[in-house]
Amino acid sequence: MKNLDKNEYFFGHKACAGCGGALAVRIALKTLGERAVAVLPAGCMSAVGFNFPQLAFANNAIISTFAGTASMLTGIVSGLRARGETGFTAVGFAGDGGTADIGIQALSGAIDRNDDILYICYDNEAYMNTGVQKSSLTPFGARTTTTPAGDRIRGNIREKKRMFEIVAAHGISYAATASVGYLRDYVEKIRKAAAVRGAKYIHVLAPCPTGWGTGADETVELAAEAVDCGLFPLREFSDGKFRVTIRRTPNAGAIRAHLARQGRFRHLTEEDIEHVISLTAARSNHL
Ligand SMILES: Cc1ncc(C[n+]2csc(CCOP(=O)(O)OP(=O)(O)O)c2C)c(N)n1
Ligand code: SF4
Ligand SMILES: [Mg+2]
Repeated sequence: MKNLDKNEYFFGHKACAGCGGALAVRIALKTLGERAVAVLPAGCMSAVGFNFPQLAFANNAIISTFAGTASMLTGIVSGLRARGETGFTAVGFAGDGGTADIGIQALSGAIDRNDDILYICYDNEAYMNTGVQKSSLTPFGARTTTTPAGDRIRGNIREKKRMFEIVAAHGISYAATASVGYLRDYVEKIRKAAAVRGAKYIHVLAPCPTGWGTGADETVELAAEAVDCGLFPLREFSDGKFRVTIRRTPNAGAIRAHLARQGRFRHLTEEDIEHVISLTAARSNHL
């Protein structure tokens, strides 16, 4: 991609081939540059990035408590400012579990204080590092080890939590959804966020071949397809207003095809698929 730093800041890590989370972290750090200070809670990105003595980050990076990503970002900003440092970005990379379940209180507090932090949630839609358990961002129907597919209950019976709307409801300075299938849009949103003083949140869809039951070479295509079929709208919230950055009308055939290529949805019945399609249409009416 043009105008992106040629240097690498996240490399030599131990992520599975085709990991969407690793791509999300790599591109974000190339966008923010060497003055980014990264905070990562428990999750795949810290597990694959900090294997002493092989630190996979070229910039400063630290592991936080699971629940405390946002609090540690706040502390880093205060500490560096007290030392007279300027021109850095404190950026968090937390998974869906570490964000929408375990870290939501600290995140909410940091947004409420409008601390000058950038929080990036890489959403692979389950607790992947511990073997694929359901989080509140796991979509309806997905099979995980805690939402197995059987005759009576077929995968996750809950809907994906509306994390972007929850963050926006705080009146945050800047928030966006993004996808590793639309990297230019993702980079633009990171640049925009980095230029805003105050709390910023980016929610990036990052497929996990291991947990989704997909091929390592399908990640980027799947992430783009999720946007294109209407399942994962790309949006922004700034100055108190919502905006759609890449508009796609939900398409039943495309949703069907998107679900069919993922192992985690293979058990779904016609009725389940119809339900996913109607949920997607209902959500798109809120845009
Ligand atoms: C306080 C605490 N509880 C549980 C764990 C175990 N744990 C480590 S990584 C992980 C999964 C994290 O899931 P998510 O935040 O979605 O990130 P992903 O692994 O999917 O990248 C869990 C449950 C832990 N390390 N610390
Ligand atoms: S399990 Fe999934 S999220 Fe974790 S490193 Fe592998 S591909 Fe990435
Ligand atoms: Mg996850």
